[in-house]
Amino acid sequence: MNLLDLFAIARARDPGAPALQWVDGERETEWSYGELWDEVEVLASGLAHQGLRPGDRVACYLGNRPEFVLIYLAILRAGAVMLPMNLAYRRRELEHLLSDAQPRFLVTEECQLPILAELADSDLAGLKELLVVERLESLRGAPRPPESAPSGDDLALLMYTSGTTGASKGARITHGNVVATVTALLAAWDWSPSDRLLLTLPLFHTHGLVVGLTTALAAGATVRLHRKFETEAVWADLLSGEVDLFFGVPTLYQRLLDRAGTSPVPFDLSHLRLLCSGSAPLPAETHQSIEELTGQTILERYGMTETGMNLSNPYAGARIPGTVGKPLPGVSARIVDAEDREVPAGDQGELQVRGPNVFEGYWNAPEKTAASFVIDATGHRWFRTGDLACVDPTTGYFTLLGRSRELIISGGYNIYPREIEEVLCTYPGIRAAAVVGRPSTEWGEVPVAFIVSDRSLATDDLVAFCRSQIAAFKVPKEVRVIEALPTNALGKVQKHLLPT
Ligand code: MLC
Ligand code: AMP
Repeated sequence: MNLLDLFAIARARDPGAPALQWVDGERETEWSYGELWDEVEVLASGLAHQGLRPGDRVACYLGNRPEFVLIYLAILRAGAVMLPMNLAYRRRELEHLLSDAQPRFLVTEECQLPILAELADSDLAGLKELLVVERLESLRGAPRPPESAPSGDDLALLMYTSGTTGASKGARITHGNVVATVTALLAAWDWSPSDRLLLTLPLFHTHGLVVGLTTALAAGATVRLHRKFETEAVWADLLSGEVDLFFGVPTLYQRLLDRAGTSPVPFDLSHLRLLCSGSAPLPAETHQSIEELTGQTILERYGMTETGMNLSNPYAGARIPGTVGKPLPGVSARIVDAEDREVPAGDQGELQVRGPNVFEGYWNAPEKTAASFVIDATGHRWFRTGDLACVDPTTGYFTLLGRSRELIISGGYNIYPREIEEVLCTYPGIRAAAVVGRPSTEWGEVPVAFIVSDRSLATDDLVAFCRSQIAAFKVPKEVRVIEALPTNALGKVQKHLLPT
């Protein structure tokens, strides 16, 4: 089965049912499943007519907007591969993605053109077309492309995720992988066509794109899409009775709590069907405060770009704060020691997963792919998540305990210290740099940089330099100049000794 089959089933059920509601300030626009798909056919025809072939990559540098949804579906309909790019990425990150993936088309929106103009002198071999969604007339009127029927093994998404090496790697995600996550969630979270999902998460990552948009459209449900998370607008929608489900990263729940503060207005959300959290650890206090404020018990789940969704607290059953529940249908999970041997229940170790949801490997990186999997004695291929976890021997629920790889998660976005350190070390005078995560109530964690410099430097200038190189969310929230980095006898930096 491919993703198009899933959408076709939802569409055939009721073409008049509302698929997408776009909320733009006071204005609202709605597309039924039939209307949405008619537009997708037009755009897919235009893309094919302009030379898009099955298997070609289409990079998207787009914020949430209806055209994101239309272009995503049109790319799949044309048998091509969607490559979403985080809007916070700047030249260094964009160049890496575009030169590695070699997309044929780049789709953007007018307000991003000044940023893309910085790539004018970059060598982007293979890029044939720049499409601006405000000017898609050139795609209209083309003959319908032949029915494309990607197989489950064909790529649907190429999603870049930062590697331990600093440079991000493209996860090759097939139709079958996405179908596996989507069908597991449809069953596990009891989706139905009458559901209305409030979606404010960015569509350029797995949480917004796969868990939110794709699953809702496969359910025949309604997606109520916002450009971005704005606390007031989200509270208004949640309280209005117009939506049934909301998905967020912990920072969003913290913002909802902060806004509710000491307000005397009731924030009762017992009319909602489901609040979900994922992408970063949800503090047990946030879980409890949301329950006290709204009457809703958040369902926390665990996933990754490479694997889609793996573990989930139950829809019906105990949702235990601080845990991520049990494996979703079709997913197997185990905890192993440093030699990849399964440990007894209750012991800590690395979490490994396998199942039809797990990606096939990284783009152009066979060695990194090989290093990310381990084959067990029975020939099963397990993905090393790099997350540390344990299983409760009584309940079978998994708890995440941290990470074996160096990764900072800030507001649901991944930050690899090595990437920031590399950027810092290109600044004149900097001899060494170490970036570590510091706990933050607002973001979960934030990056802090320790640098050793040959000359005196203004940290403001250094921060400005970082901003010109990398996404703003990766820029260290604090820079400290120190005499020397603490190292061990082998010269390895001892980050845990840095005073965060
Ligand atoms: C924005 N800023 C951040 C940040 N987001 N700083 C640290 N961490 C973040 N995540 C900073 C900006 O750099 C800027 O700083 C300032 O905040 C305002 O920027 P903004 O863009 O206006 O911020 P805002 O819209 O408020 O964004 C915050 C947010 C956003 C929480 C809404 O970060 C967000 O949408 N996060 C969700 C990420 C997500 O979807 N992750 C899923 C990955 S998939 P300055 O200094 O320039 O003013 C995955 C798998 C799974 O993990 O399991 O789901
Ligand atoms: P990404 O590479 O952006 O897909 O991020 C995946 C990572 O997010 C995982 O490896 C985890 O470290 C983290 N993550 C996802 N969900 C949760 C969760 N519920 N609790 C803690 N960490 C999570």
